[in-house]
Amino acid sequence: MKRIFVMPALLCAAMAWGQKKDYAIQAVPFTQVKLTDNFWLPRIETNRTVTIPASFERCESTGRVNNFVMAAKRSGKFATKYPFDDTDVYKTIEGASFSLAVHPDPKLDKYLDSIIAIIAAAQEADGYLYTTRTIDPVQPHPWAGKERWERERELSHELYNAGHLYEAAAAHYQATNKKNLLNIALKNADLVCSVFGPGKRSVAPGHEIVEMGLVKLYRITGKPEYLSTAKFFVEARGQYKGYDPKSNDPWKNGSYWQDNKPVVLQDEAEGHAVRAGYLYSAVADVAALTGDDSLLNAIDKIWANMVQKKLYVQGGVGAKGDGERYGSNYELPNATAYNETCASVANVYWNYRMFLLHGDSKYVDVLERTLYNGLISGIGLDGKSFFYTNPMQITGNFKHTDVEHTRSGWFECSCCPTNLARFIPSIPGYMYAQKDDNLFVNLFIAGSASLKMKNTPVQLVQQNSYPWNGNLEFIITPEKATAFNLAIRIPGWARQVAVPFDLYHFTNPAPKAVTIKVNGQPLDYDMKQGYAVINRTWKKDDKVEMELPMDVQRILANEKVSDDIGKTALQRGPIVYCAEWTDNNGKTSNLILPANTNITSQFVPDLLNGVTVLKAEVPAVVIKNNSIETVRQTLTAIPYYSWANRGKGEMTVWFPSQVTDIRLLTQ
Ligand code: FUB
Ligand code: ZN
Repeated sequence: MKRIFVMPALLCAAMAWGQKKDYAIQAVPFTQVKLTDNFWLPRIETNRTVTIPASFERCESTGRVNNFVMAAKRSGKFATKYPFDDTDVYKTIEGASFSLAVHPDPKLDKYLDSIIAIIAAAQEADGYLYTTRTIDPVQPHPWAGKERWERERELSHELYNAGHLYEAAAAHYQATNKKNLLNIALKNADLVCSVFGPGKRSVAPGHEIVEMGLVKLYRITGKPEYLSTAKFFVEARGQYKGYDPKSNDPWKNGSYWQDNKPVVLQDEAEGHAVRAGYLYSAVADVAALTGDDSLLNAIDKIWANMVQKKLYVQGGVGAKGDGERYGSNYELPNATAYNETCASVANVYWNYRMFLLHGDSKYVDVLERTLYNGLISGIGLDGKSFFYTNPMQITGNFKHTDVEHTRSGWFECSCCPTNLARFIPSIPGYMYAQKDDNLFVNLFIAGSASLKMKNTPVQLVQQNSYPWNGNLEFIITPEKATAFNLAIRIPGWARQVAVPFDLYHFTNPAPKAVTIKVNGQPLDYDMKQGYAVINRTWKKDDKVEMELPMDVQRILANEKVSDDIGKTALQRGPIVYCAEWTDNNGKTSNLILPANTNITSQFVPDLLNGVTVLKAEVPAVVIKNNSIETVRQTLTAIPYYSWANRGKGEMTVWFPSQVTDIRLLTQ
């Protein structure tokens, strides 16, 4: 059944009250996009049928739901490990709501209502909602502090819980038009706005997200306090006087929380990577909604630093396990790469907002790199096994125990699985965007979108087998002939730009320019900010064809990345590759990839749910008759996202180009 997305009355009211400033570009909501493709649609279906039910089941079996039940009774003993475990329930509700918005399911709808009733009962009379304190106000979780909010800056996560509640409530309201969760969120937000603000209490929230959540509530209600409090929280950073600015310790100097300087003076992606990504997303939101250029300038500088010096080749961020945080510039080790899955989700949120601010495809290039690689590597093909960390190399001694070597069903700190559950159904919302007469096509996923250009309903159908094949087809059908610009992203990787700036570059010769045909006729097009812009009066069934070069690209890293010196990574289309032990004689740390190696690609339908694999004949270092030799061997590389679905063993992303050293390890 096709469901028409009805804009809820409150949202219409907010728009009627006239939000004056906003993002220059507006996303086409995922509810207006229907996928038919073989890559994302099965993942979204698995999320709906496996991940979300498993997530609710785990929220129940681990005691997360029971925490709310006990809070409702105002008695019991907080049953789980962290004070932010409430958010796993909220995030799963958010994912389930997104899923409901495009896939009506009365049983799920009813189940959500039953969980929401429990949450409502756990809320205190003035709107406070934080189960560990409500269950036992005298002895809450040690991180919570004796009084409300007193440990918010460092540990309590009270506002983090609130932020995830708001995000879930916004999604649930928009999906169902019901206010049961929204009213809980608004009551809590009203409390937060009454406690924090100029002349009231001040804090830089210890784990950002309340800012983004408040912005969502502002968009729904139009209530100015929600936006001004979000801005207040952004501006509260860098005000705390208790840090030691001379210390190199991020907890002592405040950089762990992005609290060492006011945001407008920050120019480096620093500290805990998930917190950072949520802060930078909120800064973009607040800059867009208030027109504050100083915030915009700061966020531009921080983004440039992240892309130029702190981004892994598979789009992950947050190199260090110690504090789950960004490392120093160019500190991108492989074996200990932390790359929390939540940090990839946050990186997508942030990059998309940067695109909405600036309209440049370079932000979507980074988003695509993260989305197709370091983000979905976080979830197993079964939809219910996860990586919290996403390392870049596993060696046979499994020495680095702060990163994972195999997937798990759930974690004591289960932020990543539930973040995936909420993010995956929203993916079609990153495909299209509009500004005036411009329609942006950002992601290439088969399916159809319904939107309006100059008030005329338009249907845009994509047909392709992306990311495996570069032949793309777009069929545009306006209800009546209508002139507008179709701006199709030509990915950086198709224009010899591995990433904006020089952290990575391709070594292959530049591919031919991408050709575009309209109704079979080759077309001269203008490039603007990374988009091929086609300006014409579109009429029914106009067809645009485009072929992106799918050559296998060799990538070299900037020489300042010490762990990648002399090494090569492989990419084809948007997909970054790795070699896994199971396809390579049980080992990958012995594979050499000389510069001139011929590499072939082949789609294998029955491997890992259908992937294009790369193959090359390469030297491999082996021990034979007590001596070290190199033998010729076939290197088989699979998409990075698909590793660790077939058991535990070695994995390599960056291959040395020659043998430079042999180290004998003692056990
Ligand atoms: O602190 C809440 C979440 O738990 C963070 O985002 C994750 O990094 C994990 O520490
Ligand atoms: Zn996480």
